[in-house]
Amino acid sequence: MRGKRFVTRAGRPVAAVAVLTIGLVSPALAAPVGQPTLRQLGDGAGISIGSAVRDYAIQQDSRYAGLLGAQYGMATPENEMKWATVHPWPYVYNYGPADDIVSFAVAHHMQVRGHTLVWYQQNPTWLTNGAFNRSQLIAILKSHILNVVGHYRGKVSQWDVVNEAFDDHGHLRHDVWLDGIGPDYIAMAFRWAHQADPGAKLYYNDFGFEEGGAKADAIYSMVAGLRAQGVPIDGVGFQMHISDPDDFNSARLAGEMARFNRLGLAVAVTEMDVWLRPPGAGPMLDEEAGIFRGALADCRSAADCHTFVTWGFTDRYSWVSETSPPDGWALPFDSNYAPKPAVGAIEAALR
Ligand code: 9MR
Repeated sequence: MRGKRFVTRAGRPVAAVAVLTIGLVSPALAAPVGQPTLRQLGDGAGISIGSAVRDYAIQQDSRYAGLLGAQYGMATPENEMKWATVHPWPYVYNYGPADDIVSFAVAHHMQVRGHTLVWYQQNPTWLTNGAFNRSQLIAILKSHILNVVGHYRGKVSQWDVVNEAFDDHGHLRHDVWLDGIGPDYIAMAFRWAHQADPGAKLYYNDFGFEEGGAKADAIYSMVAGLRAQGVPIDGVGFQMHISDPDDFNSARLAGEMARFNRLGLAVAVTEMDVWLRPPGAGPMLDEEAGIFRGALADCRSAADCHTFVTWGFTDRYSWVSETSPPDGWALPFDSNYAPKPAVGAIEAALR
């Protein structure tokens, strides 16, 4: 997507660093005494409530770390486990930034969603420009997956094994994997991930199919085929980047979740955000809250949906405002860590 130019070689978005010192108001670091946290409400409802997480924000912003550790039960490294960061050179693995997040999660008894092993973006140039032949690429992919999943064996409860393999028309994207290996790269990736950590739940993750259509049908056929071949896939992740609030349709989302569940696969909401236009205030915040509530209610009603992750939790650090201004205000807490109406809506959906 559009964020690539904002990322340094270390995979750290530079746009957000400048705002770290803004804001002096004390945040609501946890729920008021006597009130349950989002995480506790989620536990009661059987749903892990999670957020995408940035290592530099945990390290540099104590308000960020405090709210995250108090309110959330699951963490997805936003960029730190992607190839460009974790495997920057052919024989070099750079686990430091992702290890920081996993350590934070372990210390706060949070689960970790690993993101992601195979994608068409955020790949190092040694890989994309390497002119490798098919057997070389298969060996490279296998060794990457065994190495990364093995490194986090027992610590990552769910992996996004393959991310965004389809375009908006439901065709497999031409990238280093499809062009170099062929469509079998998907089954291979799931098998190696399972080999490296048989206890982790393995997901296919994508955006823009929550309302059905050609892309949803293509994903459905693909995962049904994987199941039929005995490939170890456990679930399908609905990213849920809602770039236009008018587009959200709860009934259609419920229908899509149900048909994937009928295949025997779990579903999860993995990257939700709801984009607002300026001024991002007033009734717009209530509409946003209603969309978070609707999606979470659909997850709760589904036969097998136990994971609900937003793509960040504070508007202070969000790819939406960084890469698609003037859109923004996409997350449950505002840029000063005060809860927006979305927080109450998430609580209501979990009660
Ligand atoms: O939020 C991520 C942003 O910081 C990166 O610059 C961007 C690189 O393309 O990736 C963003 O996360 C994406 C995720 O990994 C996959 N689904 C879409 C997310 C938003 O682009």
